[in-house]
Amino acid sequence: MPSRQGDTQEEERLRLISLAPEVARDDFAEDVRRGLTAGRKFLLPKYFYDELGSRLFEAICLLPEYYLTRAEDEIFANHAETIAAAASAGASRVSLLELGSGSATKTRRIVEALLSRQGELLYVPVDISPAALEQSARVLLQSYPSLRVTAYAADYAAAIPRLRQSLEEDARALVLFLGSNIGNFDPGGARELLAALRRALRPGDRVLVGADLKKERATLEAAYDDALGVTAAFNLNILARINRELRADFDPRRFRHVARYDDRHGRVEMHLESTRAQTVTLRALDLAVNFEEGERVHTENSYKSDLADLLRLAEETGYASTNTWLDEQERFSSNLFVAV
Ligand code: AVI
Repeated sequence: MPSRQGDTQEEERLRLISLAPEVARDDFAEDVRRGLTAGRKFLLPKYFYDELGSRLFEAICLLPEYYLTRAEDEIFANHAETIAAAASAGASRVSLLELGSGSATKTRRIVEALLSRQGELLYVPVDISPAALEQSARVLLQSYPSLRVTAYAADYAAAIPRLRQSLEEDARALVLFLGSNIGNFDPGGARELLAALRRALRPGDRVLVGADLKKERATLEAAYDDALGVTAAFNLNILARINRELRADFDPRRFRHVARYDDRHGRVEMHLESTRAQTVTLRALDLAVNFEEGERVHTENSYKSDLADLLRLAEETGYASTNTWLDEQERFSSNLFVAV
């Protein structure tokens, strides 16, 4: 049967690598304890992405208010061939890596542009959600018979030092860091991440960074507080995850989603606000946490860029900037950096 033969071939072209899931579980427990016992409570945004959280994020990307995904896709629709040419200049072959690949929908345009130049391609996606990673890898393998995939289920910090092992000797690396994922790091964290990535790369390797640009408050706040409440569900789902994995008794109906643009820091902040005084118990941590009415748990920052600041950051962390592409409305930027 053709489909079974197809399955076998796909299996041979796929390597799935999961980095230390037991460590990840302990990290989650310790990070939640640290966040909920802090003077100003917080939870780390990487924990949004359980299976439901990843699906809710996919839904966010389809929302009319969340312009980021469409703007980046517009850039790729118009410039994928030019991006692939700039990334390949002077190299006989390129391997494609991606940090935070998710469903890898936008990546397809870059995959296709590279495949049309070089005929075959190694793709190395890294994502914290094993389910999203495996599903997107399989869909890509079905679509592109000359693609091979080595997929890492890991957070960036764990995956970056190992990426070097996956780089092919005779191929240049192009690393995609799309969708404004860099915006979820504070400036120090973004600097560390770009520097760590630079250490894993060789001179001449390329990084394509998608960065959302500063703009008026109303547009930014709507993007993070949509009319259908999908972003609210995405934010509240972290409480459901804590209930499930740490045997807690959060009632998500007793918290409300808050998203505000802080123009001093140039970032949209997301919070969960307690709608009443309440105590929540986390049995796996042997911990009871009190919330006052109106008290907030800070769950995410999404920094918005100034192109000049971003290019300076790239230069300070070991890259030269080559090209920047914008969507027609100049809301979003794709920036190609070369490791020097
Ligand atoms: C994944 N990341 C770039 C998204 C962002 O825009 O900061 C996550 C997100 N949070 C709320 N909506 C989308």
